[in-house]
Amino acid sequence: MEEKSPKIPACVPQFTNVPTMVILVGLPARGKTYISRKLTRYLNWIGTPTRVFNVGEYRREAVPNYKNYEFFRHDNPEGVEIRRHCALAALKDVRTYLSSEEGQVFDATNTTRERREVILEFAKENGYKVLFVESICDDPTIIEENIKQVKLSSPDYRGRGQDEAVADFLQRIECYKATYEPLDDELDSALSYIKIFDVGLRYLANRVQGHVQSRTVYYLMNIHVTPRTIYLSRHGESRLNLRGRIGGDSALSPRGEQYAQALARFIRSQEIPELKVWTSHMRRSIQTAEALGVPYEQWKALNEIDAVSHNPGGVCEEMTYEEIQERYPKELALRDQDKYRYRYPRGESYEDLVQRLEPVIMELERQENVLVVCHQAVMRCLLAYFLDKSADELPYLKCPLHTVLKLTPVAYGCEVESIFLNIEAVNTHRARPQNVDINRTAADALNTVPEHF
Ligand code: BKS
Ligand code: F6P
Repeated sequence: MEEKSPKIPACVPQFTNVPTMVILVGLPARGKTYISRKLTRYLNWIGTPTRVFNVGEYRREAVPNYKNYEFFRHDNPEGVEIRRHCALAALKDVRTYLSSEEGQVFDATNTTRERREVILEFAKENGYKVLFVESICDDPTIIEENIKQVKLSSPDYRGRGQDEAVADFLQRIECYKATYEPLDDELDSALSYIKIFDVGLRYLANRVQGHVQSRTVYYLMNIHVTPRTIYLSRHGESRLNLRGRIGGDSALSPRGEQYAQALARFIRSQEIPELKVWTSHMRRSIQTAEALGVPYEQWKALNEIDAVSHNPGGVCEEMTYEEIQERYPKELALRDQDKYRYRYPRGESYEDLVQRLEPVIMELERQENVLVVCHQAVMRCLLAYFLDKSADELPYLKCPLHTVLKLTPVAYGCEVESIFLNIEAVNTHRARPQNVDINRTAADALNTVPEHF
């Protein structure tokens, strides 16, 4: 009988949902960190736990006092050894992460076939899938822009002049070029990979396997780096907002109409070329956009969270939080306990909302300047994507009425400016309650005393 290696359980390759390691490949300043962080933010937002392991950070910890590019020369044995060691340390941490979190992971330059072999061997031993993402770009203008935007602020170049730092970084790229072996049509034909040419002008996808990998490839085919601005706003104050009632499909209050006018003035003052305006299918959102006097598109996917409930005796839509507390205290307590996952009976949860909004996010990635006129829960979901907020924080993000959030992509993230347009409105934010005790509340509802009292 044949001995099976104890390290490789025979069953592992049969599973479909094994974690994928996404491995970036490419010379320095090709947007690998950008792609890693952005993709991670997207996968986390859609509910696939993901973490970035950046080998550069391990190296900076190992070599805190970087002198110059000589460290990266391929014929500097000490440097080569330190970098190999850092890559292995990162892989060990990947294993620890993947053994507790059932997720996907990323990495760094991986420009040699030898380094990729080490990763493939590691993945095989642990039963992970691997997707290589290679970024190929030789446009000197783009590379220089990358260096200026994200490399000069690195701790490696603390206290050095810009020209000196740029020159050193260009030398660093040359060091990698000496040993760079791009993914090869023939030699690597058995691997899963996507090659991205010229910042997404052209793609080559090879043996893409499974759901997470195809979502990843689809996402990478939709992003761009053209500077642009996204404006997020809720509709103007509605008649139901004024009465503290959630949901429904009411028109704007008089102050809500004033906000629509103020928003129109604000947007005109921004002088944004080719601004697209998106609304939901709800009256309050459409009425707000109408005041702009420009064409707009309606998305059903942008409709507010559906709080409908067919509990005997009523619906949560058009109720106040106090009425819900009185009629369905258990429902409210359940929601307070896990607001992200709580689903209104026959209605929706924030988690559902994120799934519904995924096509909106994908289209936002494809577009340039856009104003989205939406709703409190919807705006929280969109904002969480752009600001990389966790599922726990998401349902409590502050998105007040009559306030525009202006989002501008910078380096690896998004800058956010909050602009209150000076029209008063009711506060619709319900703070995270302290000490949520589901048993206590349920007992209160039944008018009984909990056993331990
Ligand atoms: C700051 N960046 O291909 Cl699908 C400035 N730089 C530029 N070459 C970048 C990142 C941070 C982003 C990309 C890229 C780049 C040089 C590049 C990029 C690559 C692939 C895709 C989208 C963007
Ligand atoms: O109160 C306005 C509103 O948009 C409601 O229509 C919606 O149910 C609610 O906000 C969502 O906010 P929360 O999830 O905090 O209840």
